[in-house]
Amino acid sequence: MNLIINNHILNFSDPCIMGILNITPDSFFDGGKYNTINKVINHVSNMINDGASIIDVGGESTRPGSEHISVNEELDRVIPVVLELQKRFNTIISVNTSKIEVIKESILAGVDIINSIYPFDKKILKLMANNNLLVCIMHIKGTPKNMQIFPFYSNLILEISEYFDYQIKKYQKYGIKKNRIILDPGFGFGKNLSHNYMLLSQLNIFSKFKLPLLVGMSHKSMISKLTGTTKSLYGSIACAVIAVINGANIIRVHDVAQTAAALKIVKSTLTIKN
Ligand code: 9MG
Repeated sequence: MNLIINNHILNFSDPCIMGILNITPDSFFDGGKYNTINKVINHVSNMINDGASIIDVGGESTRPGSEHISVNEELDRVIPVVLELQKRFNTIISVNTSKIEVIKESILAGVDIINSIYPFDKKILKLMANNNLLVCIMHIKGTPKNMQIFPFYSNLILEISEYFDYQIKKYQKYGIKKNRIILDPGFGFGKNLSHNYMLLSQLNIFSKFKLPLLVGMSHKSMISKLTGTTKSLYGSIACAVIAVINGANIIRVHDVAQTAAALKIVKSTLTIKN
């Protein structure tokens, strides 16, 4: 499976690494770390050299309990960084945002993927129908402010499958072709610990949609809650490895070098023929 965007090809014969660039003062893991353009460029350059094929830029935290920021604040954080990355690197750039104004400016700045944690509303769908960017449909129950207050499902996997089915049809109705869609079950977005691990163990069920599958578990609380330590690098890598074995195509991570090394082992093991 290949996806073509602008002048890039995303080839899913190998898992792709999406490196996280949080330009937020309050993200749970790396909030406030990349607060100058030099630090950003250095970090992105390292992520690309270490094996990231996509850089996901985010100006608003999506961690549980987080509040929205204003449009202007998000624009001021995201757009100058995207323009600088476009100038310096020949890489696929994704912007994680749900605001139409930020999406519009990101498109003008030349990004390749819009990674929204919410399904697009009609206005955004119409806007996205008029370009060729890739879009991510991520499952979420609630909003970051309330999503972790007793999330409940009578059948988690079925509910997420039905959500994907509904959203894919809606996106197609507005003119977004299926070959522009990426799916993401949304680890930690309205899911408790056992929901998250059930999802990880049954990820391959979503291969029935025949669309690229993105997952993000890097340093999320599903890891520290299980291991009992706040140092969640090894747990994050274990999750990435299991996700790829279970069919994930894009892994959204903070630690690109370590994840790339682990995924090389997975790849060579999965490709051994008897
Ligand atoms: C922005 N963001 C934070 N966590 C994420 C996840 O798991 N998936 C996607 N697509 N975006 C995320």
